[in-house]
Amino acid sequence: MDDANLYRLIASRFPADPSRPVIEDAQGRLYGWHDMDRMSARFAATLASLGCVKGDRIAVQVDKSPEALFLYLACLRGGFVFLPLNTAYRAGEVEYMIGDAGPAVMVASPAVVADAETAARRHGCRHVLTLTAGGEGSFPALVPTAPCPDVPCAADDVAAILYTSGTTGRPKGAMLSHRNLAANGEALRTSWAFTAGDVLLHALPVFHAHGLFVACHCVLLSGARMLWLPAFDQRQVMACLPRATVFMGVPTYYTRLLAGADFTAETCAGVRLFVSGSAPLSPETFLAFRQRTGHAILERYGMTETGMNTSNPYRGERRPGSVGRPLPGVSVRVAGPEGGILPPGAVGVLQVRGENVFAGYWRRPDKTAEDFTPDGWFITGDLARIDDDGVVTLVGRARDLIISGGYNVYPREVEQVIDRLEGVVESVVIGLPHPDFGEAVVAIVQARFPAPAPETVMEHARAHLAKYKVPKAVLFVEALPRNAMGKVQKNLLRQTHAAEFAS
Ligand code: MLC
Ligand code: AMP
Repeated sequence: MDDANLYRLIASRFPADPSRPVIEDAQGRLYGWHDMDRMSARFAATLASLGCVKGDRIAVQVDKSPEALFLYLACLRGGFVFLPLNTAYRAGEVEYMIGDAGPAVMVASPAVVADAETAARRHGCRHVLTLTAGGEGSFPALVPTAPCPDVPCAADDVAAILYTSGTTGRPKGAMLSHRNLAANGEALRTSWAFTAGDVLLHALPVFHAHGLFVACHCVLLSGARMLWLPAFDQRQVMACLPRATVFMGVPTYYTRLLAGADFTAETCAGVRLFVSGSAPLSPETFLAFRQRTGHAILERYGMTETGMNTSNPYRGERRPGSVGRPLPGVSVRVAGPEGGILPPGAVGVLQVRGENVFAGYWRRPDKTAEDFTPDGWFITGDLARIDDDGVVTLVGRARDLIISGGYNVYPREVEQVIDRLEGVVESVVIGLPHPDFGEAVVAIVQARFPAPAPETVMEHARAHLAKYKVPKAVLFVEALPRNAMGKVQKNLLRQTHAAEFAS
């Protein structure tokens, strides 16, 4: 078998001098490529010492640190399946994913380890260990008794499972293979012209596709370097930007940067590329950024299941409001309501095919089958048109999805939680335009007397859901507007309350 293990590809791109830094953290600590190799080998050996074998899932719910990245690489090396979880998830959300994925080991930050232990006990996960934001904890403290298992992998072997919510509100685990990750990483590295001279300012979280795969793979496959911030903090980003050549973020990062009067062309003097994705970048932000800095932000489009699908060009016109053409190796088409393929210019559901497209949902062949056409294209659920010149423009979503600050929120999941609260008859959750988060989660509630206070609804949601899913406003109505079929008219609610967060 040819070894298609992604770590092998990464190792083949190490710089000639492996003591060169690959990561510089916020404290100025430098980690060389040889440190990354040594630490990931140690973590892989530790997991093997705990009894993990190829294919075992390793759930990781930790704060961002260089060690969090080394743990991902350790999983690649051992053929283990990396399963990152957002640190914002609450006990019930984690429990569902642990029960579904059945990990052999869970590594958690001290802040969430109690919930992890409860979930692990219930679902037969044998080992729960800690990893702190400073790279310490019971996991790195273990001394391995086995050698590093550098396990050969087939291209189709699963490298990672990332949970992504469905319209029913139950998250599904998207299985990404070594081939998927390698193909997409290479497509991005070449399309965005990464070289060993690049310095990427990394401020994204590393439990989702954007920060973990898009950003890190460009660097790891080109011998470049990262300035590694624990999170997006405007002050820190401003301080580090002058030393960076590339920055990646969700649109909220760009609107926040623009809100600072001291963010100027000088701040970005050394930057060759700004990339935006995960949510729509408004043409206003694109234009304001260009005016302030002279840079046209490069917008790209992707999803957890597919990695990146399309990108505006590195060289050539970047069109505000469009997401560019398919990346090398990716094909796209648009289908009508009956499944027929539509001509250029017509709006329909975007479908994708290529080596980037995932292997299916973990233990959900039914859901996997639903999301693919009979001829093997993945149905994204995004509404788009493809113009004559092949440029893709997203015009909306067929799915009932809210994207808040780059995080996906499925209304059904929030509604189900709110509907359980005493006094609530029914709730409807919608996304409304928000100056900072792009869209904000809002609950429209029909209640019986005595109605709960808005703050009570938010508190209740906070107890059960990650904070970014908690409504930023709760509005009460006598009755929810319905159509002749009895279905709540969300469009009408979105129109009526469109100015809720107008500044
Ligand atoms: C935090 N909060 C959010 C939020 N993030 N609320 C709504 N939407 C969000 N995205 C909560 C906080 O917990 C806090 O709650 C309150 O809102 C205000 O917090 P803040 O201090 O303003 O938030 P901050 O910590 O600065 O985080 C905002 C952010 C962050 C935009 C920096 O959310 C972020 O880094 N987002 C990136 C998401 C991402 O990586 N997406 C990629 C997915 S992959 P309280 O109650 O304490 O006030 C993908 C595929 C692809 O989509 O194509 O890339
Ligand atoms: P996720 O499931 O978290 O991977 O989110 C994927 C979804 O984010 C896509 O289906 C799109 O709806 C949205 N998305 C990603 N990039 C963009 C973009 N550049 N513009 C608009 N929406 C985007």
